Amino acid sequence: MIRDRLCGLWRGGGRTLRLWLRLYWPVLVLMLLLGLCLMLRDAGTVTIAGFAVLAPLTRTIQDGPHSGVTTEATLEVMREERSPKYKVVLPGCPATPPGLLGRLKVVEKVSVSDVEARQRVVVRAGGRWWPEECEARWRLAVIVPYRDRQHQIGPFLNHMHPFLQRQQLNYSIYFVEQAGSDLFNRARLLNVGFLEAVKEGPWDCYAFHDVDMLPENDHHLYHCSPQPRHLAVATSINNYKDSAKLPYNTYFGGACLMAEAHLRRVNGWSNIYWGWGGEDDDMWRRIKFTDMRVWRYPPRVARYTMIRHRPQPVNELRYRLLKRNTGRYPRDGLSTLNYTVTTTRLPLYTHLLAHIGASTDPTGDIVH
Ligand code: NGS
Repeated sequence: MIRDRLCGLWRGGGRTLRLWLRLYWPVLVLMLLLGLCLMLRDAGTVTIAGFAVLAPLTRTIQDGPHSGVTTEATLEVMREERSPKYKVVLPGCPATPPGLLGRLKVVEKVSVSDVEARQRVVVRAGGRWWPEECEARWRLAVIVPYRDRQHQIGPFLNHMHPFLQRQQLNYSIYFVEQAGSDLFNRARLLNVGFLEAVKEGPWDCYAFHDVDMLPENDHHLYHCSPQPRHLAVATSINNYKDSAKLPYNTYFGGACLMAEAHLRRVNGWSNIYWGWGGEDDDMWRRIKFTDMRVWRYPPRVARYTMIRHRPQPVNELRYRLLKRNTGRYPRDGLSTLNYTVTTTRLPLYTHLLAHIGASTDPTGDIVH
């Protein structure tokens, strides 16, 4: 009886269904295919132009415009356009990079073109590099203030590129050159370098690094720290004495490392130190005054060769400027810096030619 009923239904309603199927079967087939594609994609396969190809994904794209369409070609584009928007998830790099060498030899004479011949294949234009095999733990902008030290650029790049690469950092090197012939203002150049690098970030931290300071041990990791870190603890110029044990233990010169938050908290470096000396001591005081602490690694790893050079004209006003610097810092630093800059991407570094204004006697402007 039930069979008769069903047959009746099929004969009556069946006509409409058959008609419907005849007209719309392509839509049904398409929907089935689409469902299949979605299932395969979620199961970790690669989809190319809507067709599922059974191949396991080695990398997963989390977001960005390429999400969902994961082809090798897309991955190539993403490697090129790498930014937080186009995130490729790799295994994180190990806390201790595996390829460290320990004690290093410093080569004091090498030309930029020699370094280019070696590093050009691996370093991207503007001095940009990141590890391919793992996700770097830290993104680091290296800011190098300089002028008239062309001969020191080769040794610096020759030493620092492999050093930072062995540490598996995602980094870029910026040289900030002071335009004109006024007294050198290291701190202004550091501010300029920071503000320009920020635009190309994000960076987790910033190494403010003299061109003549070369680390002698790659176990001295340029990883970010929760507090500002003084890097050049034991230098050849001071016979490798621990800065913390020098009578003058507030030494913050040569090279240091700070996060963006650290630098903003102290309003960057002071703009008013023209000539050699004092600007690093000023930064030390800003750090203390804003309740931060300077960290240092032990002198056995935090060792630096300082390449010798002609001394610069000294800033005769530096002690006067230092005397009352703490009350002044909110009105002297990143917030009050005026500059213009010309940017050139060179094979191994980004060159910033900075016009930072003329030196004036700053003591009249000191707000007590
Ligand atoms: C101090 C300077 C610092 C300088 C440090 C180390 O005397 O700027 O020497 O110099 N402070 C003042 O002059 C107030 S170094 O050993 O690198 O030649 O960084």
